[in-house]
Amino acid sequence: MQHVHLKFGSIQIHAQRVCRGLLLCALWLASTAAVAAPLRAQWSFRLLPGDAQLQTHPGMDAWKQATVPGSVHTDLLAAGLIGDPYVGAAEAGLQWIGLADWEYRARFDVDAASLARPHAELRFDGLDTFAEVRLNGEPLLKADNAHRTWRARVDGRLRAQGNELQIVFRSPIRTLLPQVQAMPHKIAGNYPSPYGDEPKDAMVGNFVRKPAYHFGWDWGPRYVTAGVWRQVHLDSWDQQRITDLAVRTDALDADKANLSVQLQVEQADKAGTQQVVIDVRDPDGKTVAQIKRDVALAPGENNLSLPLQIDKPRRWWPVGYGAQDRYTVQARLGEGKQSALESSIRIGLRTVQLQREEDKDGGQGFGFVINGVPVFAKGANVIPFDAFPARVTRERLRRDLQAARDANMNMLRNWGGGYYEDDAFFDIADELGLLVWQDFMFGGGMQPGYAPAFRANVVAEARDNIRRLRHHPSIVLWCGNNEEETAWKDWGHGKTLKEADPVFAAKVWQGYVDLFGKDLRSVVAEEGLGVPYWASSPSNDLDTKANDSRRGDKHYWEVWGNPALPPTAYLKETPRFMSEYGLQAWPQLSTINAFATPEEQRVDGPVIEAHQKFLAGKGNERLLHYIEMEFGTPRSFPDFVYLSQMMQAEGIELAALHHRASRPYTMGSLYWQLNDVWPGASWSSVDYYGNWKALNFHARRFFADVAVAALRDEGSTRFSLLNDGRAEVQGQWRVRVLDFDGRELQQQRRPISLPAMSATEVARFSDAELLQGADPSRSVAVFELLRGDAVVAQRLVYFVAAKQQALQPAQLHSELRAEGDHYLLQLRADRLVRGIWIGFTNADASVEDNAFDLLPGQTRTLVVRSTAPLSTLRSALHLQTLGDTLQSRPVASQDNASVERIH
Ligand code: BMA
Repeated sequence: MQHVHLKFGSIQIHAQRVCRGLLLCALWLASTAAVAAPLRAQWSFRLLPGDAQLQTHPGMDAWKQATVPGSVHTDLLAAGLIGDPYVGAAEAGLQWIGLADWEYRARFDVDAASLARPHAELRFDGLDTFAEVRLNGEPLLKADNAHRTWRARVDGRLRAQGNELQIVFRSPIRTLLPQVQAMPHKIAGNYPSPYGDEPKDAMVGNFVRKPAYHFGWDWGPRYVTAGVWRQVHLDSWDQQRITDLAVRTDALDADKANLSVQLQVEQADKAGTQQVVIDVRDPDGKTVAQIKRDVALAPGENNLSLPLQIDKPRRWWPVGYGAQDRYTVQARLGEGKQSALESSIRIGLRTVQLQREEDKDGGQGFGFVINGVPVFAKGANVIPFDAFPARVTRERLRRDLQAARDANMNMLRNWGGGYYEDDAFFDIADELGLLVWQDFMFGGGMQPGYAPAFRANVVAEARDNIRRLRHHPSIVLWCGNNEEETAWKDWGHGKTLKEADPVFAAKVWQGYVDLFGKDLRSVVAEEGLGVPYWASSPSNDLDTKANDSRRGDKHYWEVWGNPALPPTAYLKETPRFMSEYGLQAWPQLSTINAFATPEEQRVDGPVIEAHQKFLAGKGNERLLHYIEMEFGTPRSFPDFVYLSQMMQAEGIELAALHHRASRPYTMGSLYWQLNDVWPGASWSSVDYYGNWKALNFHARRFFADVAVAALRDEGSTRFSLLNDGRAEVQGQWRVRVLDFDGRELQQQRRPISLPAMSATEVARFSDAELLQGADPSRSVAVFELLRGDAVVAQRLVYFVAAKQQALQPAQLHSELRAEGDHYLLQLRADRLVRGIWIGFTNADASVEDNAFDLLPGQTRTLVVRSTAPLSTLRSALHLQTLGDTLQSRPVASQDNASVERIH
């Protein structure tokens, strides 16, 4: 393909442009930046006495111990009242929980110092969802949005001992069903419950501000949770408290940073003067700037803007472009002795532009420019890390984000059907240099945007979360929603409603435009410190067409989704920024063992189907369609799992390399999806337990800064060399054609220089040119970039589907030996060996690379880390290859479970 070189810079949204005026910023509400003490309390829970569910679940109204933050499902599990919601096919039997009202109770004391202060506030960081809160028997607040921070002043309402907080959570289904059922025409929702707890034609999920995936998604279970899902804080103060701290970058380059520290202080009854101290410490902890000033404070909210300059700033860069330096900014009032008088944030200095240059022929680009440098975004979409968010630890977040960075990703998209991630997520992303595309929490379908109260609720939620998160340099985009615009315009959501009721349809669409075109755009402009806003993914920011290959970002699901085209169709789709595309695979058998017994492990078994959410359990048919296209029918369940991973890895690799080879026309490739919400089948590359699927190993190669794209379709291979690095690369390209026994049929080699941050098309070869009459089923073309004689990057191209190749079993030889504090696994291939998978059955071991091919005669030595002794590891080692899988084993009976387990 010819690269279209576009002039950068015609339309740009500048980081510094927005939120200039203090007046706008003066509208800010209290934020979460100030430190407050978590409430120390004894929590209990019960089914609300009198609830209808008591009839079928007697005794559930007895008080049991609860954990906060938490959820009713995890509390019931811990109390031994329900089985593990992830094991077997548990969902149907647990839907009653979402139909019940639950009561939580906290008993707590207050220390004398806090009690002595005239002002106090209880802050709830997450109430899920319809909550009625009482303190010491008196009403305190009512909440209706799980994504918001809820605050209540408790001045004079606390006592030293025996305070009691009582929270009743109403079933969201029962609360909303009457109003949804009364609608003459429904708006589109996702996904109907298969369990009968909610009518399929009256879904409530889109009417409530609660994580959409709790109602079930095509990769996760339906658990309609309730509970105190984030921390509760009690704060107290005398005359003043800090209610917000933010730092706006007004100008930034290598020489200087002009910043303004924006401090919001709430002053109680009387006006007064107070000393404000701002300290800025550099990444090494050295103070590089300080402001000390006496300020006059009027009763109520005071918004201060304090300019400061840093010379030779150490800028924050995405991984691969520079360091991830962060500064600490601390604000104190007076001595800062109480938590309310001190606040501190870690910031990164960077600019963000969303570059949307117009082409001559009507196209319009979409690319991120960080600190003036265009960044090709490589990464994946992130879904919630658990059905019960409170049990996601920082360690789990780190594990999966580290897996992303280790796979050479530089961007993650936080998809809109979940929740706004914990601060820890962004802190780790900042540290690792991962850019974050942040959706607002709208997963799909439509919502009552026509209702002003609903929109106001969303605006408050947006403000809370932007304020909580805006100091994180990793966040480079706020996006209105996931797939709502394209669903309305392209999938028939709009058409169906227009046909049924044109007046209501117009009202629904206007509500959409008001919410995503105006309200959220304004909040991001006011609060977002210059981070750009984008109305929907995919879209061209409310342009006529929503999922346009030539304009804006693109979701491409014609591969995997309907019409289920072969993966080579990826090569015919060249978007400006691919924000979703994906293929499923099952996680490794040890993960499946966590929820299914060996007897239950059948492709069409009920427990396996319960953990395959695509097509309501029938997704394995789609998976088999893709496996069969390339590999034939798997002969056992373990082979099905293994082949699903090979298929997924190779398919996504093809797409990702095509996107990269299309730089700069295309400026991003985010596959669907990085992680899992539970152990099950999905599009993820890392499973629920953090195990890498074959795809994550492939991603590390296909997202590497320097990579080879050799993409074969319809008898022709396009050979490109990719260099995302900031320096030119000099080397040689080499193309060899070998037969499977290692005989070299031809070789070409030429010097080449690859400009920084570029894709270079080297050549195109027809099969005839490469094969020159050789047998396509026994030949492989090897495309490489060399530096001297070292292979820097390589990609193998095959000429027929794997099932037609002359692959042979037992061509791989291995030797495992101890070496210092680790082990070495040496692999040697006699003939060509495809799809090597190294597994260790029932042994905890990690191997430095996996899911690769070896050329005839090639040897690779890999580091293995394990605490197991050598003899255990040797017997645990299990190697699988395509040759073994496709050629050697006898065709098994239909009963997959009876086939001997491989891993
Ligand atoms: C996309 C996403 C998700 C979904 C995924 C897989 O459309 O936005 O809603 O889970 O595809 O089908």
